[in-house]
Amino acid sequence: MNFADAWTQKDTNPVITGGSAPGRPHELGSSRMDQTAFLLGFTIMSLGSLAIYVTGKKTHPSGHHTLLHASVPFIAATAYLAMAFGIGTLFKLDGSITYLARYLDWSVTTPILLSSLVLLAFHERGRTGEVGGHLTAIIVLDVLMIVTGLVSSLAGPSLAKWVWYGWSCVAFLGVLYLLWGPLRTLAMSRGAALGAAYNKNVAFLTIIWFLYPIVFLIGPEGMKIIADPASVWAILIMDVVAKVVYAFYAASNLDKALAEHGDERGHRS
Ligand code: RET
Repeated sequence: MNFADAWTQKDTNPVITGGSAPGRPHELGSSRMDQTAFLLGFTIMSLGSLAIYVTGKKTHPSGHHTLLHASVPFIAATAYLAMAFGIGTLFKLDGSITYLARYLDWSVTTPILLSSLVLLAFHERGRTGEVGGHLTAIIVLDVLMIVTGLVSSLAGPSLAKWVWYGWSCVAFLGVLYLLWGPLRTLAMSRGAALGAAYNKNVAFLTIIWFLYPIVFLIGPEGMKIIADPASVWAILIMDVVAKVVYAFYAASNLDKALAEHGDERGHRS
């Protein structure tokens, strides 16, 4: 008996499996390997959140970045816990699985990660309307990317699936355009130190984010080249890098930049 079987009434609760296919989860592809990945994800994300908060700066002007980055793995830990219990796990007619908790996690955590970058680009400056406008635009595109990705995952193998996948990629390109275009220009105008920190963070984020549509494409939700456990483990590793490793990397770049930025300002005055 696996963890989900032991803790949920899978056979009597249609919400848990989505009710779209008969049978028990391990007959349909969700395995003991998945349970291990989900529990490991819960553990790494909760400890990661605590470590980011404890080691992060608490005071102005970087305290808010610590709070944003610590909240991201806390949300992910919650999603991994839900997945370990089989909550929001949809078994579809083609035998593939959609983890709703994963998409819910991403629709909240990716806007937080982007907000931290937008706030870095505007560091200590920017008119309310300007900051608000950029935040709204990038969050709208990002949430649309996740929601249309979910629609693509839920669609059975069909042209519609690929149209939704393509539209999600268009929204992703919109996010990347804002990050590498107008926001990068703004960050560079804040001085060499802050500009360099922004560049490093945005490069790291872009590389790791690019892997998500690739894993979706080759995974069970897409072309089914790799099986469910392989995609669950790949996404676990990517999530840890995109949320926990990135938080430490971004904080160290910001701290270095703030120290130099102070010097730059000192020189100017
Ligand atoms: C999907 C599928 C459809 C096409 C695209 C996608 C992009 C997903 C991304 C997710 C990033 C998640 C992160 C989570 C960790 O905090 C929805 C997979 C473009 C970029 C960084």
